[in-house]
Amino acid sequence: MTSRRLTKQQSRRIKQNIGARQKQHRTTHDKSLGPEQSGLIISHHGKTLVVEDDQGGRYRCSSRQNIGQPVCGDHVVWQAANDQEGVITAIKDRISLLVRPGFADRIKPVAANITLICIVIAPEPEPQESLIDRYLVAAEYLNIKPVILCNKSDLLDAKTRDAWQERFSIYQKLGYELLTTSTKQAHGLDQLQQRLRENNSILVGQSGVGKSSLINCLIPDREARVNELSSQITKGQHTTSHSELFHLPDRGGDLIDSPGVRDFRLGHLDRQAIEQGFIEFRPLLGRCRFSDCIHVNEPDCAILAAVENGQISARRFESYRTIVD
Ligand SMILES: Nc1nc2c(ncn2[C@@H]2O[C@H](COP(=O)(O)OP(=O)(O)OP(=O)(O)O)[C@@H](O)[C@H]2O)c(=O)[nH]1
Ligand SMILES: [Mg+2]
Ligand SMILES: [Zn+2]
Repeated sequence: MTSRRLTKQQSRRIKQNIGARQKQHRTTHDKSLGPEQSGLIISHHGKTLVVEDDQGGRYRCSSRQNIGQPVCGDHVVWQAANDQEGVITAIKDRISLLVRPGFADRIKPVAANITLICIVIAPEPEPQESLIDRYLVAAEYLNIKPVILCNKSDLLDAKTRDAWQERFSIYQKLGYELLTTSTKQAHGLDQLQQRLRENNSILVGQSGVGKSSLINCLIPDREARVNELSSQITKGQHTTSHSELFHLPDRGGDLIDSPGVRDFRLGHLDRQAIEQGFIEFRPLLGRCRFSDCIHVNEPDCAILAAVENGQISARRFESYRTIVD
């Protein structure tokens, strides 16, 4: 490592400069910004964040660079610049952080302080079990309860309903909760509301499954309409472009709407986290002949044996293989 000695005069000048800058910072700080207060991030879209103060006032905020990326659901410290804008100066401790790998596998935070993940599926667009499995692994890793929400039940008739139930009953057998809703027929919404109560929940899933429609059904129209202004119109549909947090009426919990995804990768999790994320694997882990078995084609593998005898579903195992690959 190279080091360079500064002359006494140089270091004195540097110190003076730093002192001057700090003074300048303090004065602009004091003059232009109000006192520190707490707030909740209710929307984030790139660098633009909306903070809700304790009285329900909303401020468009930027965030100090060195504090990390605040996301929906974050409790923050912030200072008002005027009656519409402010600056976020700190993110308070999080109880959970849902993330996904972004460009170049850089971790992208999605939402904070979530206690319930609602994985929304629908007969249309065609569900992808691999996507459901990935979200379940993420939920298990974060120790957050997942719920699988089958929306658009009005699109099923007597025949397709049986096939649908058969197809997703595997998740019920694993102990996951399945809810059925239709925003068109206002079906199952009371049960959903009950489930969301006292939780900070997020709706995730493919584009077009009806996440925003569910929010619109659960929230009195005033707030929903305000938020519609921020959705962009694509092909005559409102496609959600960023996450947004809503308060459900009667202290019914908070609910985050998120943009639809095509894929949800788990590049940030190691193999142990992934195998633990398949809950039916858990009782068998550690029972393979090799302690570092990755359950692909090793001899005396407890997982492969369980797939062979039908104790583990071949479809779920396929999901595991794809994720680990
Ligand atoms: N038949 C039927 N259509 C529905 C239902 N819920 C939503 N839709 C329709 O499905 C389409 C997509 O709904 P959105 O609520 O925008 O879906 P989204 O999941 O928010 O989509 P993204 O924001 O792109 O992720 C719209 O045309 C809705 O009218 C339902 O219960 N039944
Ligand atoms: Mg949407
Ligand atoms: Zn094994």
